[in-house]
Amino acid sequence: MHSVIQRVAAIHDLSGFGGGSLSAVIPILSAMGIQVCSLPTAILSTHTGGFPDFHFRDLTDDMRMIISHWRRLSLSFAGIYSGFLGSAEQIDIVREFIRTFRGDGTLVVVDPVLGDDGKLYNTMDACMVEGMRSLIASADVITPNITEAALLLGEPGLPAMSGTKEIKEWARALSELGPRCVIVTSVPADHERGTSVVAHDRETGRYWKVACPYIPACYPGTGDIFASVISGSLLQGDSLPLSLDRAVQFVSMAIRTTFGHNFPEREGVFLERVLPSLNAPVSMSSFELI
Ligand code: PXL
Repeated sequence: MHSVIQRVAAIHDLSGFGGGSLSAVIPILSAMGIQVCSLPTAILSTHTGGFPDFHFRDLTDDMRMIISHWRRLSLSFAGIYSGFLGSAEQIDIVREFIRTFRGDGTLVVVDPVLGDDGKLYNTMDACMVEGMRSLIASADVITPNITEAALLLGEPGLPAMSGTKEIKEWARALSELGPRCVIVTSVPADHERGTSVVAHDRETGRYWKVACPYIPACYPGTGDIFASVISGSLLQGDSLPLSLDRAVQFVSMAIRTTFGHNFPEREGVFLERVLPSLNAPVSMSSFELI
C-alpha cells in the first residue's frame, strides 16, 4: 500500500461554504495522486472571514476518538499536514499525533493558521499564538503568511519590503524555533504593488523568493490552497524552490480564473476550474536565490 499510493493525515476544519480548509486540501492532494485521511478539527457553516454569524462546532473530543481508532488500525503516513485548529487543547493533540504517527521519512507540514492582514482571525487569541509557536517545533515545513510570521516571532509590526535583510532574518528566526523549512507568504514586494513568497532551508542555508503577480483582490482560502500544493509537491519529490513555483502559479491561476467573474471575495476561488492544471509541469520557473 505504502509504495503504491502516499497517504497524508490532514488535520484541518471543514467549512461548508466559502472554500478553504478540507474543501481545498482534499481535492488538491487527491488530484496530485495522494490519499487524504481527514482528521477534522471543527465543522463550520462557512469560514470565519466575512460571514458574521457562522456556526462553529468544535471537534476536540471526536479527534481523540478518531486518533485512538487510527492507532488501533496501526495506520502510517507519508505526510502529516495540519492547518486551522479549533482550540488550544487541539494543539497538544496534534503534537501528540505527530509524535505517535511520525515514521522514517514522514513529512510534517504545519500551516500555523492564526490571522492575516496584520490581525488575528476571529476564533484565535494569544493562547493559540503561544500554542502554535510550540507546535511548529515539531514540523519539518511551516507556511505562515507574513502576519502569522510576525505573531509567531512576537514582532509588533509587518516589514515594509521583501528581499531585505529583515525578511531573511525572520525566516531564519522561525527556523530556529524548529522547522527545517520556513515558507513565508504575502511578503510585501520591493516595488509598489504585489507580494512574494520567501523561503529558507536551514540545512542548505539557502533563501529563495518567488514573486506573485498582483491582483487587487483578496480571497479567503488561498493560504490553504498554497500550503496544500506545497505539501503535495514536496511529497511528490519536487525541490523546495520548484514547489514554491508550483504553488504560486496554481494560486495565481485560481485567483485570475475567479477575478474576471466579479463574485463576492468571501465566497473564495473557483478551485474546480483549475484543479486539472496540477498535473501539468510547472510552466515557467521563476524562483530566485536571495
Ligand atoms: O484559510 C484559513 C482558515 C481556515 N479555516 C477557517 C478559517 C480560515 C481563515 O479565515 O476561518 C475556519
